[in-house]
Amino acid sequence: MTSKLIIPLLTIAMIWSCSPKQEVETPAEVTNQVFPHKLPESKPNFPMSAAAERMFDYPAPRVQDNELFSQFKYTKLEGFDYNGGDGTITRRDPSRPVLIDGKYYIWYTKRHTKVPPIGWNRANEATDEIPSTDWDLCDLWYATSEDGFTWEEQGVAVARPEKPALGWRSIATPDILIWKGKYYLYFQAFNEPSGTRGDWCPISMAYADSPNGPWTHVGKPVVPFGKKGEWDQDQTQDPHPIIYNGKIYLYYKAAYNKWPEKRDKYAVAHGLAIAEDPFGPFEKHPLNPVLNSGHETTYFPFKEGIAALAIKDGNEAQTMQYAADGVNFNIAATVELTPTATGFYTPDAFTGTEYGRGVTWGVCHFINAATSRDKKHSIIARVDCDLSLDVHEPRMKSTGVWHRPEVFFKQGLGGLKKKRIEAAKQETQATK
Ligand code: AAL
Repeated sequence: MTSKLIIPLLTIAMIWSCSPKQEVETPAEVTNQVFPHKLPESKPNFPMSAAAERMFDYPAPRVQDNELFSQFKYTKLEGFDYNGGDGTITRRDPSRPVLIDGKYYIWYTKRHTKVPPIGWNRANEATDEIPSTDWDLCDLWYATSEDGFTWEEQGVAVARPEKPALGWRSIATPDILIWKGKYYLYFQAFNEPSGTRGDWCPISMAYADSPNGPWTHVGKPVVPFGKKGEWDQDQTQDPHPIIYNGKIYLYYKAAYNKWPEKRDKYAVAHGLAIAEDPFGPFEKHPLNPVLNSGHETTYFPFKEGIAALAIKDGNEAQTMQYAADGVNFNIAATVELTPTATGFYTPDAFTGTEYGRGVTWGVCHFINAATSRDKKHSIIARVDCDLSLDVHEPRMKSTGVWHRPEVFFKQGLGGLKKKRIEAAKQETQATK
């Protein structure tokens, strides 16, 4: 800028700075202290309540626009026989479906016993024919499907080994990993009827060159118990492997804070164990547990990070969670009528994707399929959703699922009703 210009410009600037402030039009969100009618796309920079601030911490301030919010829709699967629901056959804890040569595959816990389970609290009465829990005396079976709705059971994938090999009592709750063209099933391996001291088992593994087997069981824990006093000292369960950052991220569950003689202090959390090879060693993350709520493990690559579904247990149950680093999870959405023990069909679970696309369907289970307590068994079902960057199904993004009043009345007071009536009578008597 030549010197001839500097003086006039400086003069203008001085006049401007001394004159009353120009009423410069400023965007409403900067000056308007009242929250605007038009929902801001990003966090406004004026003082807000904690709840209003939080709106902008979610993937979208409006839940219907939140890619990690979805309703869940359920379908009964065709092709599985349950002996008329008499409790002698159970199928549960299904793996993530994988698509191989045009066919979907799932692996799952199957129990086929002469009698239904007698309950974890009667584990000392369990025998080689009488199961304690629904997942006692089980093997890993598998099934295939052309469409994810009708399935054909193929048979046993991994049978529980002879005593005293690891898992001789039961093997359950499998999940699949495809790594460098080979197949790995991670599963829980029990050496005692579940309930004997607790639901105690480590995660073991079997491997194969083909999804149809034959599978070779490594016969040892690959995600071992934690040391005495550590949160996962008694169990490593619900293995759920994903390839992330070029490594195997295996998320798992442990129930803790309870002791064999006292089980009412039950708490559940999820941990992460990372390996560079399917045989391990799996290094447990130093920040474990990585999810403070949930039960079975349901995770999938999403954008640069990992998404998780937390159900059933803990303060953050019934939420979708997200960790941009696969470790530090935060609530991304609250969800309802959530699927249990879900394995989502996740095309990019094992591709080492750098930007996960999300999921639209999977398989889950219902553990209360029996019509009476003495016929305890579970069934596998299909669940559909829109937790995907590649579809937008408004029906899946609507809020408020209206259940028939009967659904609520089924969750009745039971024995408490009598107490409530008595208490009310006493209260009215007292005021006479
Ligand atoms: C499931 C899972 C684990 C438990 C039992 C069978 O839902 O959490 O596998 O051990 O229940």
